[in-house]
Amino acid sequence: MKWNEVIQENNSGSVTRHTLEWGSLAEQILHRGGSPESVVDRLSELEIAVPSWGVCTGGTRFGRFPGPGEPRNVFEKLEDVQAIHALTGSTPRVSLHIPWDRIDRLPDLKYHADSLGLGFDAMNSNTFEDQQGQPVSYKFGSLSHTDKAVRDLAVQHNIEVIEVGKALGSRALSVWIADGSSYPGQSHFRRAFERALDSYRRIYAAIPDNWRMFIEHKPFEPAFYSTVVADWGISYLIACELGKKAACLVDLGHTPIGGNVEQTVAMLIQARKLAGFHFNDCKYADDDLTAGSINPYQLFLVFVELVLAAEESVPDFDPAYLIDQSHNVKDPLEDLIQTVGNLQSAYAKALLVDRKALSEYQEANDVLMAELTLQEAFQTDVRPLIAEARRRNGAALNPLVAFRASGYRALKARERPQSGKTSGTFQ
Ligand SMILES: [Mn+2]
Repeated sequence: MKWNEVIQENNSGSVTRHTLEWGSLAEQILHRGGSPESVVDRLSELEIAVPSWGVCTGGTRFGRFPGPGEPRNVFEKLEDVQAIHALTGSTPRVSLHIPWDRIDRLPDLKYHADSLGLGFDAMNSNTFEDQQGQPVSYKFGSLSHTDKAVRDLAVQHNIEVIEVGKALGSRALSVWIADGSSYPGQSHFRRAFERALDSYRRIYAAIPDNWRMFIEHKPFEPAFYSTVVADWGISYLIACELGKKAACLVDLGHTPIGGNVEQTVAMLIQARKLAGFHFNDCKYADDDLTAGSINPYQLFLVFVELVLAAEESVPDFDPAYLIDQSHNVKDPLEDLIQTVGNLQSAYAKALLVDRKALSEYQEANDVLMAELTLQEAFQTDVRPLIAEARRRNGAALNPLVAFRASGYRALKARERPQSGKTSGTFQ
């Protein structure tokens, strides 16, 4: 697919309208005392990693309904990520999952990624399901298992994932463990934690100096009573015990309903332990829906914290932006393109917040005006701003329209006959 041609052709039909809309919004921003150029520059620099599992249809525990032309291997997954990157200009890296993306020919994969202009973001390990022929089972846990042989296997797997990442030029390992208990009494909380911590230490010892280790927490599922790394307090404790290369990953679907995720983010920034994000959205639990589809205001408030931290030059503030979604009923590529737009929207709005006014209203305890300062930014229609950032990145003014016009899905449906093999979803 010649994306340049698709984009040029698509943009030519809407550039006149875009120029008018962007000009009008830029004037509005100037009038409010903001800098449209600085906002568009920062927006165009936003980079979001696409998970390799996200370009395939996910599923629920009730079933999976794959669509035509889905990638059948990691090479084809990279082609799909390149399509998203070409159209949005904001997804230059892919986050792999081992063993789902395990291959023997790593230099071939690196070459393939280079030729597509893609890099590799955080590597993901998997100790939440048994692989064929595995000598011991993860049924009752992995890094925290009571049996040392199981813990050894899980540690070794993570070290192997680091090695794969090193060969591909990745710079981070993301560790989420499904360990926990489904019934009271099943597990000794403190002993399970100590065993997990010991395993984390052994993995951390294999982390290269220029890498980071992301600890992801989750309150429940697949265990339904407790999980070993249940919340950001526990992941913070582990990250502190491990050292400077370890930090806490926030998955937006892993906060209990009613939890204040933007405050959690602020506290992790303050503690110099925010690793980054798994973006998604949820209504009830860990639904893995399109980021910003259910609660766009919350997503905006998270980005406000990130913009404030960047502006205040908080030390060690370098969050990784990754998507972690399960695309069950939308075309996965369309869903990911939409997701990138929603993230750009939240970021653009956060960049428009009058931070000086906000700070003054906070200091003066002017509750109403502080809140309205946020809402003025949130209620701004930033679509022309996002389109302008895309245009400057050589991407599509309207990526979803361009994707549908390209015929990419129909082309891949012909090129990729499906064998029935399915790929899993992720935490
Ligand atoms: Mn996640």
